[in-house]
Amino acid sequence: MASANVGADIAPSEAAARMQINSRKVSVSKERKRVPVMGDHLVPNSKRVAIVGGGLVGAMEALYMAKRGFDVDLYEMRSDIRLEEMVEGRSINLALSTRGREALKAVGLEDEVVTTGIPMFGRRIHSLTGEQSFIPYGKKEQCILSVDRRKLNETLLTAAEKCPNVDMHFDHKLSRCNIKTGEMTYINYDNTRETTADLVVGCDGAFSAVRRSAMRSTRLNYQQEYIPHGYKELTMPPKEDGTHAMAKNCLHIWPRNEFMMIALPNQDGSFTCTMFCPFDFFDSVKDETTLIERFEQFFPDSIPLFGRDRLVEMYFTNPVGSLVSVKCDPHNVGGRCVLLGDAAHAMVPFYGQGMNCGFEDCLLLDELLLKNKLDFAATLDEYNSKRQPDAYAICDLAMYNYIEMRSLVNSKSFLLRKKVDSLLNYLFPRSFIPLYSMVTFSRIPYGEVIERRKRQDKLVKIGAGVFAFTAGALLCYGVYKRRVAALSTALLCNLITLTSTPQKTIAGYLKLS
Ligand code: FAD
Ligand code: EGU
Repeated sequence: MASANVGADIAPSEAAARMQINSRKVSVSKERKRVPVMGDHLVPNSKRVAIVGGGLVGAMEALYMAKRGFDVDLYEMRSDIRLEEMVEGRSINLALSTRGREALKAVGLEDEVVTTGIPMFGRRIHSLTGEQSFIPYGKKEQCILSVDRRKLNETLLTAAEKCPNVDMHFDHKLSRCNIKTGEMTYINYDNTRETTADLVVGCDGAFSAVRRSAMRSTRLNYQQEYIPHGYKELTMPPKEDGTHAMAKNCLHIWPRNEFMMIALPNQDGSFTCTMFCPFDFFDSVKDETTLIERFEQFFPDSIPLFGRDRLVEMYFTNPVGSLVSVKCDPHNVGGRCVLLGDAAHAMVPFYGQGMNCGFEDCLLLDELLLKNKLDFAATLDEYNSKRQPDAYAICDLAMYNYIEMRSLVNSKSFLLRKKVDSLLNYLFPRSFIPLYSMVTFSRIPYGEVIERRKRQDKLVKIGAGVFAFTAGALLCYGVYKRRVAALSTALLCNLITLTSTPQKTIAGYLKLS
């Protein structure tokens, strides 16, 4: 089959007619009316955009491009998830926060998604002895949302499909792509299909085929790292009356250094728990007795909530996933190709930012398209120079949080740190914003977040220095005048607890300079 040689100069309807790829839906017969929403740039245009990957970011990007009036084709290697059966007790959720919500808002989907999500107003820390403590994320109404991954993906696909200028092609796996000309080859069952586009947007995840092609024909740098931890998802069923087995509106955490578990609530009363453990651990647990022994050792309070037998059954059925961090530079190839989401920056999940960052990519790209009057070359260059450093920054932040979580964090130190963070924020609300807060509840570029964090650390150090000096002076004076000795000793003790914690935090978070 010959490639469809459709350029920008050809009328859109003709472009559609000449499209060589027809998937389940007959794209030729569909009249492509242009109804750009999102205001500002209302000029209809016949440029063709191919989105590779119909995951969270690909579906979102299709919507953005459609709303700018482009002729959009979305290619996804899997079949349409909306037509697949729901498997009971296998809902996987994600934490949606400010960056992701802002991107959803711009395409008019924020309310729909927010109403189906469950707000989490803070973390609930489970200690080894089963005690729980709650640490809010911020002021009363500040929260992140637990959303169903599949439902979110379906919402985005359905919204994109409603646009008259979008065509979806499921069961299309990109096998080859000429980044310079926009020619692509897809495998559709036993057939090979060729097509072209003016712009190829790679949203095909951490093992991106678009990126692989781009690396071959341009000087694209690439870096990948697997961490020694894997993850396993376990579902905690609702109580008999259908309500949640633990506090509903919280992100539950069992921090145990090398072993960690996190749980997010689902609409149906269940929780999806994710264990993060070294692969060695997963490999070493081969039978029921060992499993229960390990759970009694690390997550004892969770056993009755899972139900012993259910736990065993799920543990030995569900797979262990691996965690990879990927950076690449640049994110674009001229004005023809750009990588978004995990394809550009896969990160370890220890900040809950992968999807949020991918959604923010779409939002930023759209802002720049508008600014550059829909000129691809100018837009992609500006996009890359702005976004690539921030993508590196969040990959680093996530990796440092991983290192910190596994090396020093048990439930006591986790609690203490969060308390010190909020105390400092209370004392200096303008100059000290906790790191998680800048990442999760703001749109401060990730690179700037790191810069601000360094400045804050300096302030803390200076503060601690002044405090130490004062306490020391008091101590000397106290030795001289016995009477104040007790007071100054107390002060020194305080100093030690106050400074030792943030100092460790600093070292752990950011040795980035
Ligand atoms: P993907 O979701 O990987 O989608 C890529 C799509 O491309 C897939 O549909 C795939 O089938 C398709 N594809 C691949 N290759 C081809 C090809 N050759 N041709 C055609 N199609 C192709 N993020 C958060 O924001 N919050 C969280 O709480 C959170 N928790 C997480 C927990 C875990 C355990 C993990 C592993 C990740 C978590 N993330 C979280 C990260 C989040 O899952 C990802 O960042 C997000 O899914 C990236 O979306 P994407 O669309 O870029 O990639
Ligand atoms: C990991 C897996 C708690 C969902 C980091 C916090 C995560 C999520 C935290 C997963 C933690 C860790 C933050 C949020 C969030 C916390 C955060 C991590 C959602 C520093 C579905 N992390 N995650 N930090 O503060 O900023 O609550 O799988 F355990 S949401 Cl590791 Cl805010």
